[in-house]
Amino acid sequence: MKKSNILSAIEKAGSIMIAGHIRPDGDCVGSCMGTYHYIRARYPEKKVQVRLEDVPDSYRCIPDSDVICTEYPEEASCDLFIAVDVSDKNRLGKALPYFEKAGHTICIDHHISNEGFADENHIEPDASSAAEVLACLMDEEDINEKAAYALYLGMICDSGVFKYDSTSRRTMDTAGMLMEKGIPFTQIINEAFYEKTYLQNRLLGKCLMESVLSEDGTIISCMLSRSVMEEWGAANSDLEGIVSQMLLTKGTKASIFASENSDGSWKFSLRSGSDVDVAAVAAAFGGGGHIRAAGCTVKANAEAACRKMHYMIREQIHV
Ligand SMILES: [Mn+2]
Repeated sequence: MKKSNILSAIEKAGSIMIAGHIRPDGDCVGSCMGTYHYIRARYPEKKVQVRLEDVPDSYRCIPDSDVICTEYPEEASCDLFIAVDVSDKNRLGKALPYFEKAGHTICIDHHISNEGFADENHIEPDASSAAEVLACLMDEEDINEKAAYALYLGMICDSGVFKYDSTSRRTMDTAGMLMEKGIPFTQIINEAFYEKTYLQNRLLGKCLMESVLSEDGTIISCMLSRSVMEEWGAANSDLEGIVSQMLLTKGTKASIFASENSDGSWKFSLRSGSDVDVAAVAAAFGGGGHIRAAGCTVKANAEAACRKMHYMIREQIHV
């Protein structure tokens, strides 16, 4: 889809709704708000709404993030619906009825699995983030500081602060262009990516202290019981990032982190470096994900499941 078609669709629409996927991440929130600020600056007369299920606290720093509607009243509607960072229309969640009713729909995304569910689709599977795709579609002179802030946040979240394989020369050039808009880039990276609450940092420390190295130091694992989580007053969202930090232990090829849910089942998260496909391991337990980041839920015998995962990973390492 051509950039000119996107702009003419925006020009024709009186009201525009922007939405992302369920359980929005940084790229999703940043892409939605980047699009919002771009359209607001370029077409101030348009009615623009952003709808997302909720906004995690770490992305609330995006300018004017309070415009995001987290409610879905039946009467809301739009001429043009823009889906960003959404790989499949069912991932629109509660915004799906507005998509179905909209006069015209556009999807701008970077998921390889996206088959193009909107009237017009612009999908770049090699891009680091939907925010990168959007920034490259926009006219540079119409990207203001607020839009740049949101897009930069989206880019750092989906690229792991420019470290994942998907990071390209274009990613860095685009990020450089956004930096020149005057954004506080150090602060954005800290707030959106690295900052943790005191509780989260202490939990991370506890899990690292109790982690176990095995298979000649190639696998690191830790299991956190419900009773400890309750004692510490920890929620599942406080455990994010622990499994990735474990994998930064020198010599490890895979990390396994398990936490007990309130119903007694266990949530397993797996990460790996270059040699191990953890998606295959998670799939054996009914889960899924990506080659380097996957997860599954285990209903019973979590310790036996953890041993089996060790075995499966060891098999992959010793091919
Ligand atoms: Mn994304």
